[in-house]
Amino acid sequence: MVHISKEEESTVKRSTPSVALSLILAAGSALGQAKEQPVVRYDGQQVVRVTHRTGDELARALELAESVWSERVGRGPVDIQMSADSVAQLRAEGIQVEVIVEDLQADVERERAEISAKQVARARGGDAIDYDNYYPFDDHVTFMNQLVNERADLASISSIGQTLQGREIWNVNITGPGDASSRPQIAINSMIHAREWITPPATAFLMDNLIRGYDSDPRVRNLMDTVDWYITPIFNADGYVYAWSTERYWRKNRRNNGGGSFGVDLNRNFDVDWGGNGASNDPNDETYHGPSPASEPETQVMVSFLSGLDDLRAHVDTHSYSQLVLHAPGTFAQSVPNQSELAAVAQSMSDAILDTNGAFYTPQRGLDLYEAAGTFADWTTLGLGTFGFTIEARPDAGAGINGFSPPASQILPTAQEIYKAYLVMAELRTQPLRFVLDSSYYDNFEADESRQIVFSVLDSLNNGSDNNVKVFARQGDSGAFTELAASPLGNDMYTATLDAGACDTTVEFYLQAMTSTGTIVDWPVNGATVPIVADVTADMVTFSDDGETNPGWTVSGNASDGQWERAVPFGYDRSDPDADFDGSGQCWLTDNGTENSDVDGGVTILTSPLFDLSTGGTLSFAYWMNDETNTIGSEDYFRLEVSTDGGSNWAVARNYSASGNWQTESIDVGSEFGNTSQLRIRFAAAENDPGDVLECGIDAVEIIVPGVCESECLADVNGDGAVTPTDFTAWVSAFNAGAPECDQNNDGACTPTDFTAWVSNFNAGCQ
Ligand code: 0X9
Ligand code: ZN
Repeated sequence: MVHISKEEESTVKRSTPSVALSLILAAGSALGQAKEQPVVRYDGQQVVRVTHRTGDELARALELAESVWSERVGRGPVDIQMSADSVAQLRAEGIQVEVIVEDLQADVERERAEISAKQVARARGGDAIDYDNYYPFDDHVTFMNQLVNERADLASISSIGQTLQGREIWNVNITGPGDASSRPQIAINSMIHAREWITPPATAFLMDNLIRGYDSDPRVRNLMDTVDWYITPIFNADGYVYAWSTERYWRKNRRNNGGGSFGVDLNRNFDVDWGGNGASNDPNDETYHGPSPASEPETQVMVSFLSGLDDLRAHVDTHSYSQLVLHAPGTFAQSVPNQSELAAVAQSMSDAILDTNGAFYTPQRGLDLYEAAGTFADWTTLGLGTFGFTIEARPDAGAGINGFSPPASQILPTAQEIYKAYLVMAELRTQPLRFVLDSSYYDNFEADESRQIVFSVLDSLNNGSDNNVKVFARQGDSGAFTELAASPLGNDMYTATLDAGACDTTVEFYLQAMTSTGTIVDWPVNGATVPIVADVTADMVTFSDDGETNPGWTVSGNASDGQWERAVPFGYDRSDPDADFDGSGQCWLTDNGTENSDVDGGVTILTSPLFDLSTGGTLSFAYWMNDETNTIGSEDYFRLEVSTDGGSNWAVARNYSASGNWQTESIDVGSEFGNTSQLRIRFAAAENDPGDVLECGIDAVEIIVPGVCESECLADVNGDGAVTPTDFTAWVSAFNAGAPECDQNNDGACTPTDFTAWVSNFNAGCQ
């Protein structure tokens, strides 16, 4: 079937790139590694999309293939890596071929140059990885350790065993404090296929958000206090290291099969219909299943590790590409007892992904894609009896780009959406009821604010409907919670009203419902002891721009076209977004039109009015960009610049590269730039090559400055702003009337002791 042709392994050994590489790595320089070019070259290789009309045409294309890249072998077009000569041959035979990657070697070099350039530009010292670039094995391992060291109370790292070449297979265990032994388990991994570089960021993002979200995100806290997470970011460590050092589009592990052939496909090596359809017994093939079930050390390590978990509820094996959520059966030989339950969870995962950034991942059975025997997720489903899923990340198979080397701007949105799928899967498989509450409901309150919250209570374990839905709330961080009426809105939605008290206090609450079997569930799970906390502050919105008017921005720059303007986005596919961010209608756009309306020939700059943030504050906004030609770098950029001297000097604060969706940014100005009364910001979009396409948008710009809570002046009973003896008369009337101002000692009651309290408040005076 499919052969992968390589330079001979001996060539690789002679040039010993991996030795040089490991020395560089030992010196701790990821930069050095990024600069290395992989040894195996792809000169004369292309990636093409073959639209075959018959089985014979498909067979012929596969015969000439170096490597099959596509998910969809068998139905519809197939992406295949082959030599330009073979492409010409197919064309000559009348087979329809469309070139996706003209020059694969050039792609490899471009990708590596971009990775290096970003590494150089990046101020290191913080996290070992970010979601704006691809990072090698060692950086991912460093990041795992950083997270664990940050919160040893929530996470630990251990090696679950070694790869064939003796590398550790690291697993990060994440769970809330306390005894986790009776918590159900979830297992997630990425990087089983060495060339699927967008997958480690997805598991990194999961670890990052679980560990760093525990204190502030009730959804995360609930999922950590009730679930024991096991995350293996780099399963095929040998393959990943090899793909960085030597052969960018390597897939398998690094088994020496003899006869010059290397690698077993770990995703065909599991003991579930092992050796069945869609797995190859040819060691040269990309889908070689190995000599026997679980022949590979990596497979064995995973099998014994997961078999040791006593209550594994679900598993995801994260791959790329094609945007899919797959579940068993993966071959016609398998029979799956819980088919409809698997399908329902996959559907919810796909919905959660779609909700995040608008990308659609098709939920389906593996065999509906193509048969593949011995896959990891089929084994967790059928061998372990849990719910196993294979997620295939971005890009979409039809995107017409190199699917294993998507632009780095795809990393963040991919990680964000897959993270949501992991969470939903965990909730559906572990929570008796699923509570959904938008985080905006527990943003800061104003003093005395009443806020109506809306939330959903959904069944997850299929144990009937929810009832007895309640909200428990209190003002401040101690004392009893009061039960609030939660009114049903239909469709499993409920509403309640939270009332804030005085400035500088908190509003604290948790949700509750009862399952059909009578179990009462709090959300978050320890809500009565660790509730959701919202601050009551005097913070003030001092600047707010929804794009409907111009509150003082100026437009400048030397771009010949595409200057900033306010408009309702046109939504033309190569230029502007479909809609503004905040729903008001208009936003700021770099020109808005159907024709070639992008930024051209220079920079367009949108400069703010002067802001006084002498006591600090938060700047937030939404941005959108389309860098269609993927040319973000030194000559094309979209960035936020900041001046703390009213606009004389500017510093680059953010360089953006995420494409195609509105993203939000929130910056604590004081801690990042220092408190200043002379703050200006500007958004600069530059495009210097006429062939490039860059479009940008800005919306919902807001500045919130911390207000100082007015100290309550209790002794000023008549509220005239001064503490005078007339307040004594006022206190007596308040006492006689039982009015709230009577309560001078803050005990919630009006009693004669409040007289003594008034006297001491009077003597203390008020500022
Ligand atoms: O073929 C695989 O191993 C997976 N795709 S990938 O391109 N990432 O290698 C998908 C396996 C899904 N299972 C079935 N199709 N049965
Ligand atoms: Zn894969």
